[in-house]
Amino acid sequence: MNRIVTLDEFIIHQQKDFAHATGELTGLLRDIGVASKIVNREVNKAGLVNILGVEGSENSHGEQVQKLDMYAHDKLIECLKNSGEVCGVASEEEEGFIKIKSVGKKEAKYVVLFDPLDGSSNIDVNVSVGTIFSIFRRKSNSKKEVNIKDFLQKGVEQVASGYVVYGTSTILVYTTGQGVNGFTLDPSIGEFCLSHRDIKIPARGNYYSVNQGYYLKFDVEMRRYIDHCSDMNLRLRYIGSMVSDIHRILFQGGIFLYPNTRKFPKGKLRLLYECNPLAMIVEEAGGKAISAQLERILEMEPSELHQRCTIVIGSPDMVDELKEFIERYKPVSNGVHK
Ligand code: AHM
Ligand code: MG
Repeated sequence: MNRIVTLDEFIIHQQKDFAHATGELTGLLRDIGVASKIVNREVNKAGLVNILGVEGSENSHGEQVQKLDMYAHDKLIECLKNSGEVCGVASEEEEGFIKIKSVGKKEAKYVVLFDPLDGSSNIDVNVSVGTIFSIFRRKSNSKKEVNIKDFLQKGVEQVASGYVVYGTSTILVYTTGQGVNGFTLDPSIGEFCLSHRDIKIPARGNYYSVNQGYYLKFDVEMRRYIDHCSDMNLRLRYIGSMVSDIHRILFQGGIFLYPNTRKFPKGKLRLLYECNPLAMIVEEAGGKAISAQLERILEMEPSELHQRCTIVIGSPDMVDELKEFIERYKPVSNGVHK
């Protein structure tokens, strides 16, 4: 029988493959692992809200009950402060970035951006949610305070990214640019154990994932592609929790779309908290991620922390096919189709 490999062991082992690795990123990834175990415990209790108290009330221990996404936000920050490797964080739950005090004389080199609980509107009905994270090396001098430019970096600059899905089981998937690996939480020992080594996305799949309720609000080229998926008898799956939809596509193949709509002309999802980290994972697994305007997600220049973008992500052949639909059916500026 194969011996179990825990997340900590795996991270340390991977670090040994880099001649100049100093262990800083290792410590940081371990902190994220710890935070997600704490969040997982709380997400699992979400159904007990009537027993434990609703948001804003006091629970039986006299503590204020927090909304789960804010709880996840706080726990991630608390854990990331631990190792002293992080000089700043930015979260989908907070307007600006947060500076983190150095630990002793350590010069923290990394900034972390995260969506603490993606798809949180699903919690009340017991549907999977997730945490998404993105790690960059700071650009500014490590003796000075972190600044906004440290966060507004292109996705190609990410040194690591990953996500955790709190689903039927809890699984953490991450990459440092050396393959994508998945770790399932074994609740009996409280450890993430290597369960999916070197994940590769299938070139095609049988699934497409889009909020088809917005069909009439999409541009014509997107509608044509969605019609094509339906003609091909592809299966529509849309959880409303991007991280869970992408997780399925990563393993089984398929395509996820969140294009511009009339309500969200620039798209709804956030470049820095959702699209960049998931694009790095998917590309690293052999997939593709572009915007509906055909830019590679990882090359997009961010100008603000909460910048939104459109996204088309998943199996490489399917993303290429959608690109052809966009090129073929996108109206030219005078409104006439090419
Ligand atoms: P959130 O980060 O506030 O939870 O919003 C992001 C979520 C994604 O997980 C999901 O794909 C999308 O919003 C669903 O949006 P819609 O209901 O418009 O389809
Ligand atoms: Mg989100």
